[in-house]
Amino acid sequence: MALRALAARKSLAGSGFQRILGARGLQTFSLPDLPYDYGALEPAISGEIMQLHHQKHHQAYITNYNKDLEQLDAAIAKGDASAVVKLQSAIKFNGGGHVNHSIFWNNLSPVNEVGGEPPHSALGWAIDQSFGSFDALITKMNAEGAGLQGSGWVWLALDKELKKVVVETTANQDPLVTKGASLVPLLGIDVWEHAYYLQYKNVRPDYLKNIWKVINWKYACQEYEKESA
Ligand code: MN3
Repeated sequence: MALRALAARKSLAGSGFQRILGARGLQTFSLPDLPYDYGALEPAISGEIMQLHHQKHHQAYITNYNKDLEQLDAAIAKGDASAVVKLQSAIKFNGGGHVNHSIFWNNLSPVNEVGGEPPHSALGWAIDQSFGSFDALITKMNAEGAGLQGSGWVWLALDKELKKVVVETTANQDPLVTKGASLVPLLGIDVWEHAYYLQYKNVRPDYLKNIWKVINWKYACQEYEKESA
């Protein structure tokens, strides 16, 4: 009977997130489809990397997140406050991994569709205001991404309080909101080794240099316009 709820699969409007209702009526999360083929970002990012990154890495965050949420539900049902607290770091890691990758896939697009053109838009103007130029933004994000110790993300974000675009980094799978409640992600770049190692080995700066060829500026512009309205 409970499995009938699986049919209640639905998409959150425009966000790329999908939710299904699990056996106990809990919301569980499922892997969103990529908006392009695995090989579509070559030569900037190989199809092998994209397939593993999506099917294995992102899926693992989702699988573990769903398990964490099930345990959370059980801990709450038992009134076990200490078990609830104990789950928080796993929820941040696995849930953050799902949130971050769901944004990341939308931040990329096939080179022949978008290319590395700077945005001629309200976002382009905001970038000039904050960083001086589009090239200065790229230099800054590449430097911060290359300099990030261990695993994490480098972000172009809208700070809704300061009403300007900023560059931030987050460690591991911390979602951007952990850096500030007023921050909205426009463009996130995954600098975990799993995002580039098969193709770029240990040379993270080369990965960062090439990823700009497949950035979906249209998506970042749309998010900026929606969030700054
Ligand atoms: Mn990743």
